[in-house]
Amino acid sequence: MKLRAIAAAFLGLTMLTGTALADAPSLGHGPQVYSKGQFMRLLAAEAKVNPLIYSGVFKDVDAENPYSDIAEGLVVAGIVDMEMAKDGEIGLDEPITNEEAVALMVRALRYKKSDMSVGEDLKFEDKADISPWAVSYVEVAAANGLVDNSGRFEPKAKVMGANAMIERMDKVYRSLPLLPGSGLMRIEFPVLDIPEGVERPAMLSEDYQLVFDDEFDGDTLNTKNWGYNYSWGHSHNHSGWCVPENVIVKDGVLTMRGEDKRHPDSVGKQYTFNNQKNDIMYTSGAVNTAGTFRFNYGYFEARMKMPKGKGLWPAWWMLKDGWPPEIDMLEILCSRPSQLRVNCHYGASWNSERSHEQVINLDFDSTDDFHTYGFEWTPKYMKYYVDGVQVGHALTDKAALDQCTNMYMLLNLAIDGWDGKPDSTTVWPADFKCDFVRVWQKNEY
Ligand SMILES: [Ca+2]
Repeated sequence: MKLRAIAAAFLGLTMLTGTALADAPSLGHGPQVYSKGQFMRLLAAEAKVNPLIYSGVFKDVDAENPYSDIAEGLVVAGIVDMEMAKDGEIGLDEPITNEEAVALMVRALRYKKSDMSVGEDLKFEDKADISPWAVSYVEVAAANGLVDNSGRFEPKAKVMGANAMIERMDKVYRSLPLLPGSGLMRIEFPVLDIPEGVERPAMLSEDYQLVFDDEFDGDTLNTKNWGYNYSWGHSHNHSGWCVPENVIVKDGVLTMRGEDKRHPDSVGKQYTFNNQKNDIMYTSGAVNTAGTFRFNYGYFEARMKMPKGKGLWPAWWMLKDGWPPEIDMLEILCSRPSQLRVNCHYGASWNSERSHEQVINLDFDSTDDFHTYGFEWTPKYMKYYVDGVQVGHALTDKAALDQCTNMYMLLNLAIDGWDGKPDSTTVWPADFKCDFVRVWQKNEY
């Protein structure tokens, strides 16, 4: 929240008339004044952020602007914040200042790199001139060698030596380790021995290794793998209030139990679905790996059985912090138990979201028996499987694939919402059952 608030202030600053950087020791030199658009292009090339088809997110930029696709890519990557645009205007054609450029560089480094040093105290003679929103970025830039922490910084001056700045950023970039999932792909977690009874999916090549495995043995949820509820709390876009008591591990199966019973803690709480607010009338269960496992690619497999009747909406899916993106590996509306829904939501912001929904007809009723649902995710595609056979079509949209990084898993039973109100067909308690969840990863794609 703090970062967003700081960012909100930043590209909205009135541009001050720049003073020459001739005696600014900390930054590069060059004759050209750079616009924000031009600087973003250099930055995107360095951070390996792909341009994306412009979705019209800024009021003052149309698709004809030569930097519109670069700006879109940087927004989707989280380097340019939507809130950086003052009143929706980003000013791609205005000159960029030193403090703006430094903030963008720090955000670009954070996009792919880990282990950046925290900020250090600034020693610039003119440090008092740095805008409050920019101070923390300049401190991080100083601590990581992006700027020399001495002499004058000239925070409000127009950037004159953008290429030199980017060259310097390149040196820093190369000196830091990659975040998992960026650059060369690799197995992210300790490789597990394959337990007895666990079978390697037949379509997976030998270089896929088991990195996450929960068979739901024992009688409690393994909290090294999962957290209870949603990562943000007990409710989402449906009428169930999720609590740990309704997450049951028994006989080798995880059950998320929906009950036709209002939880006392949900009285007075509401959920929103399709812009409609409604009371939360049921009790249910959810688990997530937000605090335990974040994934970049792999083969995900879960053997599950859906509960019976209308108004039940079990889901196995992935999120990262902020929305979009979202990957829906399985959603079933239990009033239509022979339809599997899969999806990928992506885009620059919630109000310019795009998606790839597929409705896949199954040749069985998913509420009758356990079946194995699979999701294969590589840098090039996402594919869906049922009982080891690919179903639907592969998703190959580069914009969607690029945006999905560091995703965590969720399993939950939603009630009401997308499948409407429970009725006389609904079987209570409504048990969404999962026999296992396994993730396999490989090093090279
Ligand atoms: Ca099991």
